[in-house]
Amino acid sequence: MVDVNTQEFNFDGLVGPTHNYAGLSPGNLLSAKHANMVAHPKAAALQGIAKMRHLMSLGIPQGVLPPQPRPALRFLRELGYTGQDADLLACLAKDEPGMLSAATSASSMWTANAATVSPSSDTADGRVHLTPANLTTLLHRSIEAEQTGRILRQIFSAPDHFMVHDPLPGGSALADEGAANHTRFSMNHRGSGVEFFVYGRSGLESGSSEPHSSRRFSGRQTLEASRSIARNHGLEEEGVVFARQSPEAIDAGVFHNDVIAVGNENILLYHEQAFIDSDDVLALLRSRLAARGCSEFVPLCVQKEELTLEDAAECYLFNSQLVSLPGETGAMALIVPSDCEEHPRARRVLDRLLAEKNPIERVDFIDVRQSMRNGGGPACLRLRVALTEQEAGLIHSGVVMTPKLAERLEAWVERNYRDALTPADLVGDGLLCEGRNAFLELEEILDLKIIHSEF
Ligand code: SUG
Repeated sequence: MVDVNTQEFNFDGLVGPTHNYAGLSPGNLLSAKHANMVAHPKAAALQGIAKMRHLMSLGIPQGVLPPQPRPALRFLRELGYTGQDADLLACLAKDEPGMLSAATSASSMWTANAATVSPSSDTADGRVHLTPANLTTLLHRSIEAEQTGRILRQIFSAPDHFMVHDPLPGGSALADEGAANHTRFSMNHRGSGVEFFVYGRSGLESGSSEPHSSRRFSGRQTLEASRSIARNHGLEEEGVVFARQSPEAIDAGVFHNDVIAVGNENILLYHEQAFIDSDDVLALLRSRLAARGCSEFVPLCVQKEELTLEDAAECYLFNSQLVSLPGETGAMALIVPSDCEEHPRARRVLDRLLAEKNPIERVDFIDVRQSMRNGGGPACLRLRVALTEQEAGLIHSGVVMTPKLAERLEAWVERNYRDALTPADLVGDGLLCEGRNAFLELEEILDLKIIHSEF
């Protein structure tokens, strides 16, 4: 049954108090470029909340996901590190600084990588299915998966309506990076849609048997992971399209598909070099959408002459949020990183999109520069969840954003976050002690259990 009141929520990740630039992500050029720079956690978190406020002001439902407690002490102890917390962290800083950086990263802020979500109208059992991403490609991100599952289970707890899966097993062959490589097309977010999974490599074929293999950097998402999620979510074959990222894109720094394409309802804004066999991919999307009653699929292509892959990986134009504005007009807004404002070629593309006949009616620039320096634009910071009115009424209300909650979170950030953080500040237990207090307060603000283990 079509629920006319289905709405898409954006669940943004609150930037954590240990936000820093450690250069942990090969293939993510912005992270490498800004490695070891001074980070500004307080400004980063406030920029994130300001973005949530902006979406709320447009009338778009907004949720928030808490940061994960860091440094991840239990993880370190599982690796055999022992001793008092302060000694342990000091030894680690001396002997294995890379491990300390991994255990301290605030990377859970990029909730586009938290999970893949299929709305109830797409799934065989009529429940919303969520699979936390295993994030096995990178150590600092792989330690997010367990806690992500715990948080999602608290928020989406009604078993008749929500199914939170375990992250996929299988290591590198089933590497999964969540919604950053997944887009759902539909008419007005209503009725069954078509779920578009984009992968960077096959987990089972390797090396020379792979004609489409990237050379400089390895793709993160595997086809096998995407297929497993589609199966687990109970998606019909006719409701799914799989596409492969072009190796040129991955090698130019497009480590997730959301760095080179963004979709919403029946629109796909993409770069001409985003996918292998683009024409076939678009034709399949069009026919599968038509079979689901969505007669008009609108691909908006950006040519390489307008914007190169390198431009895209630098200004993050495609990492914009493309959101439906309330009402029945079909109008959409593009929430664009402010970095595009100063990028002449990106500006020209945006001006063209605004001038042409398409649903994009407004372009709003948003400053998330602190996150951008680690390769995370507006779209990386949010997880989309389409919910019927009934389902929306069943989620944990403590994480539904309101102006009042935004105010409380801002005050919490002001009280608990440092203005500046360098890699040298990760040594010792200062951040750990500050974090303990901050997370206890946050548990109360969001009415959520966040601290689950030694921290
Ligand atoms: O996984 N950066 C993240 C950025 C994730 C962006 N998400 C999406 N595109 N959806 C990553 O590469 C850098 C951390 C550091 O270097 O300190 C980092 O993890």
